[in-house]
Amino acid sequence: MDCIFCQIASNAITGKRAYEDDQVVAFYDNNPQAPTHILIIPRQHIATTNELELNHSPLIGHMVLTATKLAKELSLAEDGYRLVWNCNRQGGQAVYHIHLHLLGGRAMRWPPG
Ligand code: IU
Repeated sequence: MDCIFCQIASNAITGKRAYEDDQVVAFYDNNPQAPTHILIIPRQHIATTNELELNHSPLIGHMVLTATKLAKELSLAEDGYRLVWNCNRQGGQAVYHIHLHLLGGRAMRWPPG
C-alpha cells in the first residue's frame, strides 16, 4: 500500500483522529495551517477530484457533512470556517488521495494564495 492516506485510513500509520466510520476518516493535519486543521478522507482510494463520477456523489456528500458536523462540534460554525479541495499541481495538491480540508479558528484571507 503506497498511499500514505490509505495507510492512515487503515491505521497502518496512526494519527490523531477526529472522527471515523465505515466510509470516511477525519484526522488532524500534521502541519496545521489554522488553529483547527482537519482532513476528511474516504477509505476508498481516489487520487484526485478529476476521478470523481456520479456514483461518488453520496460519498462526497458524506465527506462534506462530516466536515460540517465536526465544525459544529468544535465550535467553529458560528464564527465560520473554510472547506478546501486541492486538485493537481497548480491546485496545490501534495497527497494524491482526495481529502477535504476543514480549517478554522482564525480569519481566512481571500483570495487564497
Ligand atoms: P494537499 O491538499 O494535498 O496539499 O494537502 C495535503 C495535506 O496533508 C497537507 O496539509 C499536509 O500537511 C497533510 N499531511 C498530513 O497531515 N499527514 C501526512 O502524513 C502527510 C500530509 I504526507
